[in-house]
Amino acid sequence: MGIDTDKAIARMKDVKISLHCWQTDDVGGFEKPDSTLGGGGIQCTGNYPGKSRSIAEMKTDLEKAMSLLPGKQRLNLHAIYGDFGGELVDRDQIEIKHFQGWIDWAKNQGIGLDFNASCFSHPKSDDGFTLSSKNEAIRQFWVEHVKRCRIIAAEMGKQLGTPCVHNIWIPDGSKDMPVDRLGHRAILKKSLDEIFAVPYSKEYIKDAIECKLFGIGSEAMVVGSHEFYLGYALKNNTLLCLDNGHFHPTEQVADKISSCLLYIDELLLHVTRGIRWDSDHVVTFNDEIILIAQEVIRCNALDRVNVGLDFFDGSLNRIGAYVVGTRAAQQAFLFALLEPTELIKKYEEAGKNFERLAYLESMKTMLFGAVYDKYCLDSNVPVGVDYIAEIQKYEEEILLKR
Ligand code: RNT
Ligand code: ZN
Repeated sequence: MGIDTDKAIARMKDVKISLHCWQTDDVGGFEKPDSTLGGGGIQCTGNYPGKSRSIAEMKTDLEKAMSLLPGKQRLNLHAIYGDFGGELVDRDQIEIKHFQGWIDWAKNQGIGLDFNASCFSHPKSDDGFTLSSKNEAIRQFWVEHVKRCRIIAAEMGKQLGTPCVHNIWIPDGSKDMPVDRLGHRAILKKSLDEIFAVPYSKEYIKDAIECKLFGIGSEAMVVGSHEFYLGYALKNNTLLCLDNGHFHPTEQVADKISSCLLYIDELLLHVTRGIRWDSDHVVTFNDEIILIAQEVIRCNALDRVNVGLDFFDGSLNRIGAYVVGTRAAQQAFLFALLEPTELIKKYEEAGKNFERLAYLESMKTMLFGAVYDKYCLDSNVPVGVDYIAEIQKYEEEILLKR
């Protein structure tokens, strides 16, 4: 079919997946008092032993995960993961100094950082509204938090020489039918305007906003809906974050990519796997993720699409979860890079739809696994199932001793 597998492997250097730090500790964070997930429209279930309890443990876990992955990754931090030195530092007080240790570590690892404001797991998010709150003191508290997060993100990008994607996701919404949807959305718009009023160089920070259809406790309305953020991103020139767990289960996020890319400079993808709802299961090499990767590659948009993982499962070895999930996402991109797109397009344009289907089907049974194995081999990381034993060893020696 004229596919150069070495070239496809070489192109994988442009697929930099941002590892979400929150799979190591079930979105707990290192604040005092403990900011265990709650009141935020997201859930983590499972109680597998070995969750990371400190920045040091988290770094060890991430280093282990990255040592089992081909290529280079990035790290995606949430604001609750700062180094607060055992002190109570509220969200409207966080500073660069709380993240300098992470920046130094990332520099050492030769990787970039991404960042997220944490507008959940906090007494001031308990009633379900943060940036769209009608309580002005609460709204201002969260505006201040996100403003500080952007300062920190820009500094991360500056020090590391690679722009930091700063993503805003808020849980705001309502369990039952509100009568003032417009009111909350107007407040969210106002808060975002205040947050983005401070300009930073795109070389340091890329601002993204993430929509959602519904969450636990926000079934009847999510303030930051798809239409809300799509409109905001278009008008204000921000990135749009598409999380494939955040739409109706039969809706294809892949199909949104080409449309968005016609109007928006860059996208952020939150790659996850929903089962019946936004359950944030470990990513697997499934049809949904393959179609997403194919769309990015077919649009020739690797340089305009930032890829981050977003799953959290506490019911299995968490390092294993990283490796399986990241490899699955990588596999989707490599699979897409191996497609004879131009050839298939010719059949498509000639109205030869049987031939198109036959090529797409035959791709699935080709020796794709061998190409991914070669990518692992070239990168000097375990091939095939060999990483399982490494993770079992790590579990025995490190995780079970926590
Ligand atoms: C929640 C969003 C959001 C979070 C992380 C922790 O539904 O997907 O991205 O999962 O920020
Ligand atoms: Zn997400």
